[in-house]
Amino acid sequence: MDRTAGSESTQAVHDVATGVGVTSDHAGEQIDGFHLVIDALKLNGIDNIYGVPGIPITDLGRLAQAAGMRVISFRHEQHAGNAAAIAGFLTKKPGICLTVSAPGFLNGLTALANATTNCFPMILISGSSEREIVDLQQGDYEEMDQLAIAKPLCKAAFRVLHAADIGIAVARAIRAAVSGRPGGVYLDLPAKLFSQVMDAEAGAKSLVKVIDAAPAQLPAPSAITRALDVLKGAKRPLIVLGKGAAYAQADEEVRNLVERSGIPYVPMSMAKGLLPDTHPQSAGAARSLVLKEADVVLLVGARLNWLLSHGKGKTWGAPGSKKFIQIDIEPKEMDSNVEIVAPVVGDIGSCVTALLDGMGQNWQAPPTAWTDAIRTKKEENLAKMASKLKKNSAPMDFHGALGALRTIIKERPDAILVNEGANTLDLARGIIDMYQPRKRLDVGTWGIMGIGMGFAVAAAVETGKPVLAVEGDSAFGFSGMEVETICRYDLPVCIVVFNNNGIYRGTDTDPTGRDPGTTVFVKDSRYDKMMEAFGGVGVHVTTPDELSQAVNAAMDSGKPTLINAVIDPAAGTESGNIGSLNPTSTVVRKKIA
Ligand code: ADP
Ligand code: TZD
Ligand code: MG
Repeated sequence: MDRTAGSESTQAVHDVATGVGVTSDHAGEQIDGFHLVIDALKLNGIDNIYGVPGIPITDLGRLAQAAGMRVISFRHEQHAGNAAAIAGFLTKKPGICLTVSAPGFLNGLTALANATTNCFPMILISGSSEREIVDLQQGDYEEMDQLAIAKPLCKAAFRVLHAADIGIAVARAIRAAVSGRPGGVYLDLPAKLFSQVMDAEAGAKSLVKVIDAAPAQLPAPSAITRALDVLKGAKRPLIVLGKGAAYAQADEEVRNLVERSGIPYVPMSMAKGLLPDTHPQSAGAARSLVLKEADVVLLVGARLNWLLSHGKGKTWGAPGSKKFIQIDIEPKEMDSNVEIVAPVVGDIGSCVTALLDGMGQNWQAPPTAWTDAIRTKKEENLAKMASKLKKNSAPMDFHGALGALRTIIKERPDAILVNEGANTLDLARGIIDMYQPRKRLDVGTWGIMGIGMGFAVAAAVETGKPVLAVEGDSAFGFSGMEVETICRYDLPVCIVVFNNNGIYRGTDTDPTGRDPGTTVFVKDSRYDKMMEAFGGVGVHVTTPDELSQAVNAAMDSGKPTLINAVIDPAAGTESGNIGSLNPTSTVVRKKIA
């Protein structure tokens, strides 16, 4: 293991840094905790930090910037955390979120938990207060036992007490985040650690460059044979691609599997674009039909959670009508909801390659009765949608507005689409075709609001590509203050706020007549003015044509832009597409006098 690589650049870093920790009254050079953390991250190819400064990590951010890292300071830790999480998804390297103690840590924790839930690799690094005082509960500045609180919400949690352990701790954190099923890791760095000094040479030697952080996990040959036997017997086979397949970056292999097998596929939302949504084998526009009718379903990096109706119930047709094959790196995922007749445990690249090898030259494409039925249904559904998308009315409905954005992504397939909201999310997912892998970033497994601006910032920083964030007005509000961050770093982000005056609809009223209804906002708000406040471009639009024009201008200029798109407040439905999960009261009570 090369434990000294990078020590030359380490030296240079110390020379340009502010001098903290480099004490001249010692014969040998010294290094402190601040610099060891930075060197450990850099040694492992981590270039970006997303965070909010303050005690005790202010200097860490400063020194990291001086050392050439990109340090993106946010207005709230949750958004920095979301940025780190999606950086992890996009790059397969753990995204780093840096926060202060207790409240900053807690603000970042939602993002850490969300990253773990979504299998995105990230490391939340939080400063913490004095252990001696915290453990005796004597009321230190921002006192909290952060390690204990983080533990149940992430894959692994570590605390470092000695500067000499920083290297090994960072290595463990990286490995824990990206190996096996990826997820969130917490690294607790008490304030005292940062100013601890040690001999610089010993410090450099204590750093660990992680070798093969996410080792390939090969499937057992018998698992491949079993899976292929089940697949060969299928009359109505289906492939479901999940965001694990997008994360795996085995794009060629996945495409080959789909095309060589001839099996129709449906992408989960963040797997859209792994193959272009316009691909002839895409059954996305006939999703209900294929889930119900398929007899064998091959899951590739997709869990049978609520998003797939747990693999049972009326979505999936008659009980017992399905056989599931599942490719996943996490063995415990198998049989989580229904029986998996052919579990294939391993990394997607290795598993798909093994399946392709096993398929041989004489693979039979699925029966045409199946593929024809799907094509017919697709054409029918797409034709129904096409007419709705052309509506050029004011105020716009969702379809009219999304029709315009659909064309924009078609013409600019390398743009990254960030999407959150209810109607704004569900309809955009169905309407906007994606053409390239990892270009659609959304609310994921939890359906969480608030990922918007954090994801947009990281998408721009990590890829340098233009970002189009399509946001419900409620969804946008969760992270809206980060428009300042977007302006400050001058990022090529175009935000479109679908402004329907509220959550789902803008038409609710308070039955007592006292207050606004619980789901509505200030009518006719001008979110575009928020962007102008920070020097960005704000545009107010009421028709799909105006919307197209404004988005194209934003994308051409690369300037931070917010477009306030007026949507008919009555156009949406409660909870978007998942109204069935929303309990509503049927009990009528007497009015309070
Ligand atoms: P979706 O929401 O798109 O259906 P999920 O988040 O439910 O996707 O599922 C993603 C799955 O992918 C997880 O079960 C995770 O363990 C798995 N996964 C992530 N990375 C890999 C990989 N490199 N190889 C195999 N499986 C992976
Ligand atoms: N809080 C968090 C963190 N996540 C959530 N998902 C919710 C609350 C509940 N919620 C939804 O599930 S969607 C949504 C909320 C508040 C906002 C929907 O309104 P919108 O979208 O304006 O973003 P549409 O287009 O008006 O439906
Ligand atoms: Mg709304």
